Amino acid sequence: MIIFSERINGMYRDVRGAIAERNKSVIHQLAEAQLAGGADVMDINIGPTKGDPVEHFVWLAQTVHEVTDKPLSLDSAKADLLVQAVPRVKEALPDTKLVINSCTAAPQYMEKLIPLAAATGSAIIGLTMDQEGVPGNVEKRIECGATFLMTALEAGIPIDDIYMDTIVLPVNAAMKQQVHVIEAIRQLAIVNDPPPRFIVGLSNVSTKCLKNRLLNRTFLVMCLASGLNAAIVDAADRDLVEAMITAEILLGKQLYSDDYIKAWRMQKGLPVSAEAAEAEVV
Ligand code: THG
Repeated sequence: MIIFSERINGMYRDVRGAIAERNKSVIHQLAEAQLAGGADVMDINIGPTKGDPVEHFVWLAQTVHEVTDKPLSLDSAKADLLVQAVPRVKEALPDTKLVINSCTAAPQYMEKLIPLAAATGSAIIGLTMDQEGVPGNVEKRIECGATFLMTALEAGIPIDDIYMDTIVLPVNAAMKQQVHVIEAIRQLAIVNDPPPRFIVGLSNVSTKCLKNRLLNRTFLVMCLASGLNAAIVDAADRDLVEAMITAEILLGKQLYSDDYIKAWRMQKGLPVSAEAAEAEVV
């Protein structure tokens, strides 16, 4: 499971303020907490911060890079912004792997972003939607996914650098769509050999819901069972990460041992937490 950290996002007030004031320590602390929770890729999104968005992206990327060498996922729904920001970040951080997050299957997105991924050696996340928006059925999601995958492969992007995002919507507004997300992953994994990676923006499912952490971790486990292998999550949510590790054990993707959570942390080179040490004594 590849854990993308969702927390460095200007949608959060503290991050938005830190970008506006160029306050590095706020970003460093948030990034450290995500890394301590097991984040593998740092997703960065400037959100609705005022000012020059390209400069914000470069600053945020450099600031996160000051605490980690891990890949950076540049997150924006605006293709034109990514077209400007990705080369600037690559120039500033030539040894850092980038992920372009994200590209729809609409021609005007793919034409710009897929060649950019190829030229900068970046991975890319393809959304299973096109110019008509998020599909209301599974078939159209699969069609969009297949179109994106074919176009990316033809441009020479390696399969391991291609992520498919079957698009999670809030359960309070789009109740029937969660099943479509799961079914689209399952079917896209079957028809493509070797398959691309599958990712979701997990917290979308619970936006403006009361039991958001419970919804997030329950839906993550359901998606994992249908073939999800990456997710944009709050890696500092320990219950979520532990549910994820437990699901991987039950799916036979990790070797069981009595202290499998500690084993997972050690395998990733993370310090085993004080809480885990306490639990061992009991
Ligand atoms: N797919 C891809 N990228 C994405 C998403 C996706 N990037 C952005 C987003 N979706 C994933 N990241 C978040 C980050 C935060 C929330 C949801 C998704 C979120 N936050 C709380 C809220 O809005 O209620 C808390 C906000 C706050 O405390 O201020 O929901 O789907 N490829």
